[in-house]
Parts: sequence; C-alpha cells; structure tokens
Amino acid sequence: MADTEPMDDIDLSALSDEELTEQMHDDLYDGLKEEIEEGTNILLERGWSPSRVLNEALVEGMRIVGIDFRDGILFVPEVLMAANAMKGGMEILRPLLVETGAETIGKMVIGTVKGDIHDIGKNLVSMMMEGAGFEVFNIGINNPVENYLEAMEAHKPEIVGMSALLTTTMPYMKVVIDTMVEQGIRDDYIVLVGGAPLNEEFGQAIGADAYCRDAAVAVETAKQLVLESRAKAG
Ligand code: B1M
Repeated sequence: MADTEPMDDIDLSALSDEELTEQMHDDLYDGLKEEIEEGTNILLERGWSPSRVLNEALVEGMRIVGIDFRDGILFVPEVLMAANAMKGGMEILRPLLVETGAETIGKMVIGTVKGDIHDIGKNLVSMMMEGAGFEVFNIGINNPVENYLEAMEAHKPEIVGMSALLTTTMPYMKVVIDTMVEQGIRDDYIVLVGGAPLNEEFGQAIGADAYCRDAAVAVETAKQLVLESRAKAG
C-alpha cells in the first residue's frame, strides 16, 4: 500500500471522486495529515455530504489501517500518525456535523474507560450527538470510575456514554455500572456503551441500557431512550 518510491506530488483536485477516495485511504495509511485535510476539502467542495466524506474516505481508510495493524504490518507510531491525519479531516468536518439549529434535547457525558487511550470513535460519537442537539461533555480517555461520577455530579446528564476499543478494557465498563448501582444512582441515568470489540450481548451482560454499534446508532438510541424516560417521568 504505502509506496516506498519517491514520487511527484499528486494533484488531488485532478483525481476523480473514486481515485481521490482511494488516494485518501493511502494518505491516511501514510499518516499524511495535510493531504487528508486537502482531500476532505475537495470532496466537500464537490458536494459530498460531511457524513459521506467521513465514512467513505476517513473511516474506511482507518479500517484498512486497522487490518495491517492487526497483522503486524503497521506499528504504533505509524498508526498514531494515521490517527493524527484522521483527526485533521475530522476537525474540518466537525463544524459541519455539529451544525444544527435544534434546541438542546439532552445532556451526555462521554469518555473512554480506564486503561484505554483510543479516542477517535468516542470523539465521532460526541460530534454526532452535538449535531443531533445534545450538549456533550467529553471527558477524554483513560477514565477511572471517579471521573465518570464527578462528571455526572457536575453536569447532571441524562446519558452516560462509555467507549472501549480493547478486549482488556471493555470489562471496566461493568466496574462503572456496578459502582453506580452500589451508590444507588444507576437508574438516574441512561447508560450507553460502544466500541469495536463490544456487542449487544456484552452490553446486556454488564447492565447497560444499550450497546451502540456506531455513532449514528448512538444518536438514534439516545434520542429514543431520552424520550421514553421523559414519557415515563410524566
Ligand atoms: Co489500537 N487497537 N491499540 N491504537 N487501534 C485496535 C482497537 C485493534 C483492534 C487493532 C488490531 O489489532 N486490529 C487492537 C485491539 C485488539 C483487541 O483488544 N480486540 C488494538 C491494540 C491491540 C492496541 C494496543 C494494545 C497496541 C500496542 O500497544 N501493542 C494499544 C493500546 C493502547 C491503549 O489504549 N492502552 C493501541 C494503540 C493505538 C494507537 C494509540 C496507536 C491508536 C489510537 C489513537 C487514538 O485513538 N487517538 C490506535 C488505533 C488508531 C487503532 C485502530 C487502528 C483504529 C481505531 C479507530 O480509531 N477506528 C484499531 C483497529 C480498528 O478498530 N479497526 C485499533 C475508527 C473509529 C471511527 O472507529 O473506534 O470503532 P471506532 O468507533 C466507532 C464504533 O466503535 C462506535 O462508534 C464509532 C463511530 O462509528 N463507538 C461508540 C466507539 N465508541 C463508542 C462509544 C459509544 C457509542 C458508540 O458510547 C455511547
């Protein structure tokens, strides 16, 4: 994938949509932030929706990175560069994805759990939730249970979201939920969980209200559960 031969600068704007998205997958793989930002802008100028650019150019590129990371072809420093390039594209899309005239429809605290420093997916969920009209308090990565409790106390959200990308860190979500149960506050919140290694069964087993496969599902689930809980509360 990554070309080792020196090559002339490619004029991204001269490429067709299909060639450009493929080139962006390569550029993400090679951690080329400026090129990713340029490609993102070009696709937007061509009339692509922000979510199409996100999914077809950026998320798909990161999926390819993930495969070669898993197979030992790419290592942490290279994947960090890819993540950095992806964030460059996401920053351009952020204002477009969160652009909404909608009134605030609820509050959410979201963070990646203790031991886990993956934040791209969580940030994406955070952006899409903002775009849907939620006020989001993003507490970052590597959060012990105390951080979630403090944020709940400080922001009084309806929803608590947790992200985990590692099979070794996903059990920590249960620590947070169990602590909420011990403190008698579990039923005061809607708990949503997500991250690549999770599934529906896991979400149920740890006592979450729902597992969200991706950011769009997180938004839909959040809206629905907030409405249901308001209806219940009369
Ligand atoms: Co990591 N890493 N990584 N990594 N990394 C994975 C997760 C891995 C699957 C790669 C692989 O082997 N194929 C693997 C995990 C294996 C496992 O446990 N099953 C892995 C590993 C092993 C590791 C290290 C242990 C590697 C090492 O050090 N030897 C290490 C751990 C560090 C730690 O956390 N303690 C590590 C480190 C890193 C980097 C720092 C280099 C970098 C992170 C940079 C960053 O985030 N700032 C990194 C990256 C980038 C990845 C991959 C390649 C990409 C993750 C990503 O950003 N995806 C990843 C491979 C993969 O997932 N394909 C991998 C794009 C993102 C949009 O998708 O995060 O799934 P995702 O989020 C989605 C949904 O999951 C969902 O919505 C999002 C948007 O649709 N979602 C939620 C996520 N969170 C949600 C929360 C919600 C709702 C939905 O709340 C309501």
